[in-house]
Amino acid sequence: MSDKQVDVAIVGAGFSGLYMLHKLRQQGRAAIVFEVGDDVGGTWYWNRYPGARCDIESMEYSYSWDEALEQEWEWSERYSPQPEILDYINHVADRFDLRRDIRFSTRVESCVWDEAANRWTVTTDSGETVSARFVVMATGCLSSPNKPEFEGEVDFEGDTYLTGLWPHEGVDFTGQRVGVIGTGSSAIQSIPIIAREAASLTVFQRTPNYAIPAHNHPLDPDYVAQTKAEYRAIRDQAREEAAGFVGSKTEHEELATELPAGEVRDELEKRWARGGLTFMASYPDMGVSLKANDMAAEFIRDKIRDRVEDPETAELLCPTDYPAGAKRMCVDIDYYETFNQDHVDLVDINATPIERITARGVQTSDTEYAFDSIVFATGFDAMTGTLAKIDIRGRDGAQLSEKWDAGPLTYLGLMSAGFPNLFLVTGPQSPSVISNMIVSIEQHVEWIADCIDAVRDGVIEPLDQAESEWVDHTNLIASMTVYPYAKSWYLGDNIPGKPRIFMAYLGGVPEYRRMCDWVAENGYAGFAIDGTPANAKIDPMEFLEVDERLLPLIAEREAA
Ligand code: NA7
Repeated sequence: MSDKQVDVAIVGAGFSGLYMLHKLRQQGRAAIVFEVGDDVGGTWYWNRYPGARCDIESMEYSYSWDEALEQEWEWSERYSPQPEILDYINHVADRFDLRRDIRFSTRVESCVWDEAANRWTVTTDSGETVSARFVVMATGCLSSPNKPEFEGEVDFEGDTYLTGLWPHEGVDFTGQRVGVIGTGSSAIQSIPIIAREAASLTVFQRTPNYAIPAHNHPLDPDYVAQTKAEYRAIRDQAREEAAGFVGSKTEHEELATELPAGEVRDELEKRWARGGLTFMASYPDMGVSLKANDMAAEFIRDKIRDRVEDPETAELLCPTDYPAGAKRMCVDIDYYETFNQDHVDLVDINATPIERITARGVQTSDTEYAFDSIVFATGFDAMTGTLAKIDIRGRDGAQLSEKWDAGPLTYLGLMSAGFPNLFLVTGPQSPSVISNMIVSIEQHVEWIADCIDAVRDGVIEPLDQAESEWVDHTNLIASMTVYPYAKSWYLGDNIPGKPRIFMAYLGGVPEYRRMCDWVAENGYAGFAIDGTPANAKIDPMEFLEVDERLLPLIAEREAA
């Protein structure tokens, strides 16, 4: 017999879990949240490395579901720093009295479907069990840090840090010799700050990234007042743009490949001056044609060459073998300029691979670098890593991680067949990491809450066929883009042995929302409720406007 009975068990107390709890409470449901950390915040609780901040603008990287909250909260900068986002999340938890239903410092070890009772048994690391009609995995997309093993690590006499699990008390690198392994977003954000304190900083780079300047600044009170006055319209607009933030919809009708190169460059220059992630939303062929994409890529490379004084270092920092935006685009504050400082060095570990960690530091194939501290900025086992750590067993004892052995299988990124009444917030094969996470989280939480309301004491699960068609559709859309041309965590490439499959949905935030709404409005098309399959069936292509001009460009790319 379980210790406690609830309607819904929620795993995770980040942006997703908190809103899910609030929403369910509004419906009068009994819900409990389990959270490994000893406080709220999810990704913003763990990622406290120097320079951590969001790269969606603050005014849009916030909840939209409470007007008073929206009006009263003051963001200080264009891109909020991590401490401010964490303050915001704490404020939300207090304001809506959420903590009383959250079990902190509690890891969910297993979720087992009880076929006879039509309920989940959730077991935690304290041995407590909870029986829940529904489970919501609000476990985040980037919540399992990746710490690659290096030979000899135990020998290192200095300190080591992982960006995704940063010490709460902070780290003072003053006067230290510091090595940073990795050059993704976390490294790009932290390197300029660490360089300010360190006596020397050595960056070990496997793959250079494309980074667009943030042009971060304190928020102008007039801009804030104007935004707040128009908040409803701005939120609506964000939901109607490709990646769920204003400026992510392709601005121009013309194809870059059909315009004079000078005109495209002028447009990119304007976008560079604006800064941030809207850079790539210029022309419709940027994400599809390698030729168009290379105009943007070459533009960024030229900017890197301008910003970095030493030509050899500049060339090393220039990505050359994958399209711009195909790995997660980074947004930087003084990243490239940091390499102009005498005490900052870049090591290309393709030319001189890391052989081992030694007592003194890092040994590459030609040099031993001595450090007081080594920072691993080595990313995450994205999208599936955290789910795989929980023993999730659905019908007939089937394990979710085994079912996903060759890659995640979901219907709409919301549920997986054979795992009834178990929802994923921003799960694989939904827009998730390709979008403003808050917009996608809100959409999923609201959809799930409505679904639970519709199902009540019943059981909902996706049909196998609907799921396999959705996975095929997701793969088809990804294959039309340049994303598969890079080795990225979107495809699981950063984790040895992980199957290569594109793990987000690229059909667009508004289109995807319309699909989910249509599914719900049509008797939960593609699902069975209490064993009865819905009559309707979705054709996702009917929701997408395919630009016919792009098809020959895709064919040309594939042929080359
Ligand atoms: P990322 O973007 O996955 O970056 C991790 C970095 O670590 C990247 O440069 C990797 O090189 C490098 N890496 C990973 N494993 C190794 C090994 N074994 N040896 C050397 N270098 C390695 O993670 P971040 O935390 O920076 O950013 C994650 C997301 O958070 C970001 O996209 C935003 O959405 C927020 P690689 O590129 O794989 O060659």
